[in-house]
Amino acid sequence: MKQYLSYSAEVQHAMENNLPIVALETTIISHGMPYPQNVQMAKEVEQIIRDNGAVPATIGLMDGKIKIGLSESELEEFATNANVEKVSRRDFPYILASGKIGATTVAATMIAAELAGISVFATGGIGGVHREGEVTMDISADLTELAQTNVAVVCAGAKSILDIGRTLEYLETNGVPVVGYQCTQFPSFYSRTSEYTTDFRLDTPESVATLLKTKWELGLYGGAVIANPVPEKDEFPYEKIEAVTQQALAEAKEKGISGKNVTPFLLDKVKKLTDGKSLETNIALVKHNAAVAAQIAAAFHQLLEEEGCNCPDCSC
Ligand code: PSU
Ligand code: MN
Repeated sequence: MKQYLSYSAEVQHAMENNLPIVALETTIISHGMPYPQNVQMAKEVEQIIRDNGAVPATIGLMDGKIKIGLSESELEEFATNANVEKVSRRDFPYILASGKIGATTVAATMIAAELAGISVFATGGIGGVHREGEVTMDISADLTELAQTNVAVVCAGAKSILDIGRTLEYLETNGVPVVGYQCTQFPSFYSRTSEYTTDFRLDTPESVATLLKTKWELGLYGGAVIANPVPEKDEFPYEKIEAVTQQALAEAKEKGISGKNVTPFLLDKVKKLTDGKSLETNIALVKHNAAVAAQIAAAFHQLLEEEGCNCPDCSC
């Protein structure tokens, strides 16, 4: 398996010196945001992780390798190359075997992070059960990945383009803890709240780290959702987003958008319909998630150092 992994110098150094690391995805860069905001966001997020006591590892597939940590020119490539494929679990072996360039979703980034021994991952929002998913069966592979792969995902909840209620039901069935980080209500990406509550509220990086350690030491495989609401000053009014979302969904339906194109189509539509305001919120919340993820990674690392780790199949 190790033959498939390729580390950047920064991540290699962190591995050798046993430093806390935070994984980052590339789909958000290639398919979630326009250029040049995407690459600017990617660089700033990496720096925020460094400033908060961890080492960033942006993950993508390239030249038949799972790249753990990207150089500046590689980041630029993911941000600009129109041929970058969106890679979830299904697409992973094909893209790797064919040597194509692939941006990893939450699911694929979790797979790669676990292979590399990285336990904490920061992103914007997770995929979920789409609205009318009970008919279309459009359920993101992010959810099945969270059920089986040992990586904590720090996000701003799930977008209201999704059916948040069914997304949470799916996570419950699959034993995925949904932790509210300093919040009780489940955040809906652009907004700090939704009509749903989180399963548990935790207020410090240490308490999240302790939950993760306990889960994995018990052999309770799978990830955890650490839901971190967008900062108040960057929030986008819920009613406005809902109106825009309805419009975007109607257009997707009319155009017959399906499969893996649904999420990027909706994200782009919402951005356009809000005159780019939603993009500002998107960038702000990713940065906030990066800071919290770095603090959690550092606290988790500290716990393992202090007590030693006995989790099964763990590379710590
Ligand atoms: N939600 C966002 N921004 C994103 C995504 C989701 O707010 O960029 C991306 C993530 O990479 C996520 C993927 O893993 O979309 C989910 O796609 P799908 O629904 O096709 O599984
Ligand atoms: Mn889908």
